[in-house]
Amino acid sequence: MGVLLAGCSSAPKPYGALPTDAQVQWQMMETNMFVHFGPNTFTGAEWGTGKEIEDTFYPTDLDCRQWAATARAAGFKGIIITAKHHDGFCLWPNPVSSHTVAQSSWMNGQGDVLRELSDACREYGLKFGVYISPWDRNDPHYGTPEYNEVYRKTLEHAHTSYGDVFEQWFDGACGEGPTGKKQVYDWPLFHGEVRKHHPNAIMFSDIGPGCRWVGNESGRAGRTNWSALNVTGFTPGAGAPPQDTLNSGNVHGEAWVPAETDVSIRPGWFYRDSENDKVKSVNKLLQIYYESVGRNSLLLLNVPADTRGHIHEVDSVRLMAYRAALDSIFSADLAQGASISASDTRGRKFAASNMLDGDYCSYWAPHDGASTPSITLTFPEPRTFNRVVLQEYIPLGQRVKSFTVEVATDGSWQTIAHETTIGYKRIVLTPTVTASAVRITFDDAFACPAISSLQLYQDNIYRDENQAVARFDTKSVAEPLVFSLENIADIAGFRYTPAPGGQEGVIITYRLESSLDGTAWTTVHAEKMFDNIVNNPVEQDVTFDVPVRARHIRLTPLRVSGDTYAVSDFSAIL
Ligand code: FUL
Repeated sequence: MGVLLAGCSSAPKPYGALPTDAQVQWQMMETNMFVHFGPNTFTGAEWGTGKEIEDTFYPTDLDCRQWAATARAAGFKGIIITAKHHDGFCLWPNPVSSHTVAQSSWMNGQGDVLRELSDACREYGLKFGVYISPWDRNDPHYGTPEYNEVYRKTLEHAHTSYGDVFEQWFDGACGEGPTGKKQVYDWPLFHGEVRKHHPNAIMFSDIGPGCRWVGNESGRAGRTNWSALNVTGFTPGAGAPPQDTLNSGNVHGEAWVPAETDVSIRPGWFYRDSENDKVKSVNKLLQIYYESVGRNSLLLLNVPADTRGHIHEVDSVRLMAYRAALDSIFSADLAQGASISASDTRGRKFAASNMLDGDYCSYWAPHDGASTPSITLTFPEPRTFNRVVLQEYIPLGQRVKSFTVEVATDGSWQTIAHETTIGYKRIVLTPTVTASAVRITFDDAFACPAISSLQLYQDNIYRDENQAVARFDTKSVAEPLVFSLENIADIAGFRYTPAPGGQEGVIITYRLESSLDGTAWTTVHAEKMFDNIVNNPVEQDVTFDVPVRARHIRLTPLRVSGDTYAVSDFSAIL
């Protein structure tokens, strides 16, 4: 009996707040595309007044198939459209509004953006979602109890006319101010309406119930990010929890309300010609990816449609470059082919090898109560990497509180990361290391860890914005260091800090160049020395005689103490 039972211990019990199946499926989408489109596209406003005449909305060549093709090629799994923004204008013929495409001369009042987009999404295998702003600056009922019924009917029409809707966005914004109209929203009525037609739709608001706002519009989830949130006593909008709470969730939150990171690829949410040169760089988009998807959040990236009704070519080309960068970074999982072991395993069904099998539903788990369990990957030959991906099996809740990543180099263990939460997915950015083994220790957890996946990658593309070179990046002598600012600036100087570790791998002399565009370079110093650096390899602050107007600075080592060099910081002094 004992022999038979050995190795088939029962599954871990779930812990704390738990996701619904729909929430798990939703989080597995990882990245979706937001499209802001409406009268503001034509007026240049971020928030319309609601008084725009309907003819303001006049796309000259609406092509939702182009949006869908772009989204699909960029790897997004769904598209959410601003069906009604705060100005109240409806992109579909909403029968309870007189401020819609039907009252416009666009397509003689016969146009319907939701019809075209939902059809295009189906054709391209994407899910379709709607943003329908509760705040409405046009509807005459806004600010009275009648508005709740108007809004319910609006939801009803949008949710019954276009097939499946995977997400309903309830924006919490309201700019009425203290003397403006006050609407007491009937949230149970609205939620009930959506649920009636689409029981699996994820409802976004500051506090869910399906997913929550991440607390900023800059593309950054908390480094510690719990999917649980305390919602009792809060409302979307003015009554929402503080933004830092939304950013990190609540450690023992009562409900599963994972973070959704909404951010625009441009400075504004709506398209403007004047921002065509301000579309976020691939590097910035990678940072956003790491700080959203890589921090247990879904990324909703806004790519607004232009006045033609196209995704502008600057944005689509940028998206393709971003996708190519992600594909290249995540193409080769360096954990594959390693041997894996665990300090403790619950039983055969929960073997450590489950973390390498590519199946999210199989996971490693130790026994309940195993203290600081760890897993170790041993490579047949040393491997070089700087990204560690971990995934918890979230149907059992979010369990891990903190973990440590160590690598074996030259026979001794060295800690390269100490982090807190994991959740659905955590991507840890570590120094570039070459190691013969990796060990991950779960220092603290509310219940035994249940880990679906462990992956390792080498990213040679992303550069930390303020710290052009990832910490302790090891470089060959001829390889230059470059940092790039967001915009051209007057740069007062630069900082270079060698990696800790003594006198080896320190840059002694260097050439320094500047560039406005990253292509044409001007010499600042043909050859210069960091005086006394080998004896005292500390931070070097170098200020120029006169500020250098540039966006990029390149330092090429000419003489290095050793065959390679390692850097912990190379950044601008502004
Ligand atoms: C905010 C809105 O006020 C912005 O206009 C935009 O739609 C953004 C996604 O949400 O709350």
